[in-house]
Amino acid sequence: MRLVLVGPPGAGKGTQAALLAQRYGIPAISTGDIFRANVKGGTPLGLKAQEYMNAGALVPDSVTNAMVKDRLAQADVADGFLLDGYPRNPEQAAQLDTMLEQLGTALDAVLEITADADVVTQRLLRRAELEGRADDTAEVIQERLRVYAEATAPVAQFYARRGLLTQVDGIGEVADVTERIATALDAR
Ligand code: B4P
Repeated sequence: MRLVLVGPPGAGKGTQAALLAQRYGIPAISTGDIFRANVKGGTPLGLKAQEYMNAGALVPDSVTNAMVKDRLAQADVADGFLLDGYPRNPEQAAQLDTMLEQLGTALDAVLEITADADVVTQRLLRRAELEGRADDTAEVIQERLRVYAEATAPVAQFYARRGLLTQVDGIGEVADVTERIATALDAR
């Protein structure tokens, strides 16, 4: 299974990606997690990504696309993967097409987890208290939501036109959302 997970910040992408990866036995590839690990490790990639992430902006496509291309070339994704947080704009979606074409494969489905701006803002502010992520401040959350509407929402439409998109309501208990996703995937 080759899946893409999209949704506004705080919709539950990272949360559901971990559960779905376990359930379907495929690796979850989170561009946000890879960037955060690099920031923590103080690598050149991390140093480059940090300022964009802290401002709620997208890390430049050249950096992000090269990183995903490397990751998709690794052996553990040969039988399937779940991309969490990539592609995040139409240019990245076009690049992903090229990468998959070169690998002789294609996506099976794109899942959009939906949730209101109010709900996701509350979730992220709660996470800020627990984890202290630099991009979970009220001001940066607002900017991430703006970037989502402007750059990432068109990605969902792009996949909808291809008949690949399935929308799942992200409001409710985590386990209930996972079941909704599994049911939606089974129905495809
Ligand atoms: P991400 O790491 O993808 O962060 P996110 O969009 O905020 O989602 P996240 O996965 O963390 O949160 P989730 O909804 O799971 O990106 C961070 C930054 O990295 C971006 O702003 C950008 O700068 C950069 N970046 C990443 N990918 C990029 C790309 N492709 N191109 C360019 N830049 C890129 O969960 C949020 C919270 O909600 C959690 O605390 C969770 O516990 C809670 N939650 C989840 N489900 C819930 C539920 N059902 N009920 C209650 N709470 C729930």
